[in-house]
Amino acid sequence: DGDGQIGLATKTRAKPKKPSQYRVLLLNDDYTPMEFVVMVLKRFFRMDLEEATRVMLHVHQRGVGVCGVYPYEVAETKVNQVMDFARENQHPLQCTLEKA
Ligand code: TYC
Repeated sequence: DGDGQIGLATKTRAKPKKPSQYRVLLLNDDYTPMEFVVMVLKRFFRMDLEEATRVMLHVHQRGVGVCGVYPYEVAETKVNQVMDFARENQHPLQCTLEKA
């Protein structure tokens, strides 16, 4: 590419990277009502009643479960929405992120 070095252009060209994906996780606790968790999954993760109930029961029985997988900024927004909504309603429900 005119700099007298062979192959440099190929090395320095920006690689188109896929944006990293993050899992949004819901954690079990002993106090948040099951109905509230189902409402959260319907409202913020666009699940129908059947799927929301299945995911809620999975978290209740196994301690943790995946609500969805999103690009970082979307995942972070969902975590904040869930945590704000839980806090407003005085439930200890916890939601977090992990790299997929
Ligand atoms: N364990 C809670 C109960 O028995 C229900 C629950 C499910 C709470 C999922 C949090 O992420 C959760 N009321």
